[in-house]
Amino acid sequence: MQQQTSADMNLLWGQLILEELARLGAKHVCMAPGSRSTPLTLAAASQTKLTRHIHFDERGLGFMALGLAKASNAPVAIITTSGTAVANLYPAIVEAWLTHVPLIILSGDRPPELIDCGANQAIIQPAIFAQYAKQVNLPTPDLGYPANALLSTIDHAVANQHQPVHINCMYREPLYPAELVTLAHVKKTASIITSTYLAPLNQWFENTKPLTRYARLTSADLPTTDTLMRFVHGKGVIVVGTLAPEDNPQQIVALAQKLGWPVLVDAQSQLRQHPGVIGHVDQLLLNPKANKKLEQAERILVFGGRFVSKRLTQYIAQQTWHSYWHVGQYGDRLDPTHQSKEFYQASVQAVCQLPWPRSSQANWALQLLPLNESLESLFKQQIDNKTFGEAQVVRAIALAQTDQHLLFIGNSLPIRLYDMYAPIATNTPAIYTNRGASGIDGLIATACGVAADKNAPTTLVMGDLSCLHDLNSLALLTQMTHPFVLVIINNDGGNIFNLLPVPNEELRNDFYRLSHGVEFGYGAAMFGLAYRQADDIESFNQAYQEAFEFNCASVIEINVSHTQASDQIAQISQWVKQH
Ligand code: TPP
Repeated sequence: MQQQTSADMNLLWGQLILEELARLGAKHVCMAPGSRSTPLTLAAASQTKLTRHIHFDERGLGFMALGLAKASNAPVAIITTSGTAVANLYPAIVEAWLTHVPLIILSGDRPPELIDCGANQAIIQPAIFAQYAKQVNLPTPDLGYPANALLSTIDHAVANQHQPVHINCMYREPLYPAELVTLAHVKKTASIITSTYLAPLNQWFENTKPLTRYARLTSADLPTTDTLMRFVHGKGVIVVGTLAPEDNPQQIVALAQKLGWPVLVDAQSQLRQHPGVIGHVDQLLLNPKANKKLEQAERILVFGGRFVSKRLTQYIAQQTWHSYWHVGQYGDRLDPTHQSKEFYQASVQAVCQLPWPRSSQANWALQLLPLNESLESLFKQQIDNKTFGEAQVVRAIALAQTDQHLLFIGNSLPIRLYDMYAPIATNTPAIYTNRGASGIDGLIATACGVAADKNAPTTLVMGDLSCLHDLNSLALLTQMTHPFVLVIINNDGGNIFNLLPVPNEELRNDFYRLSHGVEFGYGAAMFGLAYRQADDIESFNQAYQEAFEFNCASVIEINVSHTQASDQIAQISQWVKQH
């Protein structure tokens, strides 16, 4: 039984891949015989949208695919088995790369445990085409890897590609299902695969579009007034993820006012402190009243991605969206939840300048603003007016900024505290982060780079482990010719791990937090940097203000207990949930 499920899963993945390629415009599939590619071969045999072409020689098959793609002006799929079969496609792939022809190579491969151990017909297939093809490596089909993730991987691999794409498909035996059924039939059969696994694809099955449609917003391809009208016809939210100061994200607030929809923002949106947006969305999502409202949203317009808030990501994942538009400058895939959507590769400006009509449901969520403001009052009481702590310092820093200032926010707790509790303010700084890979390395050096280019007063706020990681970059601080304030929040280790379910305190300290007992005064002195310690918010504010009076870098260290931030986060969450 288990065995057969594996063959069915293999086939299902093959069918999903080919169906999606057809929806992306492919008209032909070229196939050479072999056993390891059986899930793909049988998928090709059981579908009706792609014309099949069969040949025993992969070299010739590759060139034939090249001709089909040139003539049809669309991607062409090629299915081969593992081993030298794949290598035989090389000459055609090189030609396709040089002439911008989108060949989609689907190579059957053995699972990882059969690679490089003498198993038959197993070679190293990933990256075999070097720069001549974009590479995608799929895992073996598995119920743990969502079907919508598989589809969005195909969409993204093929999107805007006028070049070959190599999708390496590993399959574990058994490869041959008991019977050959179509994808439509699989959908109808009540098995574990269909009922739970395919449920997120209900919408996808109902229509003929790929899960994610990528478009470049060029003048030839602008959404029509009708399309915009349809999109805004309902209750919608605008969500703003990471944007650069140069994107001028203020335009989005003006757009939102025009539409009458609320704007939910991330720490890196440049809008987090803006009074006209829902900055406290991470915390509001804990609140029953706000949730009840937000659950009514059925349309979503997202700018950028990489949200700090897990709750915001989960909210987007759990809602059923009637329409989902995503705008990104570079066309990269910024949706770990793999929702069905239209993706527009465009600048913020290009989208904001479209002739947007007012929504038929304008102002449907006006109540969110007072709720956002009531959280601000709560943070004043529970953070600003309470004992000295991490969130208090982060809020004090944020409040002291003007729009001439640069604020670089370190990873781990600092960026999360800013995301959760940054104050509402009229003046907001330009925000910089390193959240591509969210490393705790190189933060001082990166902030020095930003400051050296902008030549503006800069603050870097970071944790103690992050600071130790990049300590030798204090040398770069000595080169600053304008105010640069390094605020080290020293909670004696990596306290983000207090928020994670490590089994016990001993393990937490010895393997995660790494309490070290180090203070940074001698480090600053070693590089000749002015250094102050602050034990309460008044002395912090004073030291911080004074630091801006000098055209050089200085260090302020605050020392807090290792449970202060995590205890406070838990307390505030409880309060927000109950009100
Ligand atoms: N190594 C790198 C280069 N980057 C990482 N993100 C990690 C490890 C994993 N990591 C994430 S947060 C963290 C670690 C080790 C602890 C950071 O501690 P600290 O800078 O003191 O900040 P705190 O958690 O106390 O706010």
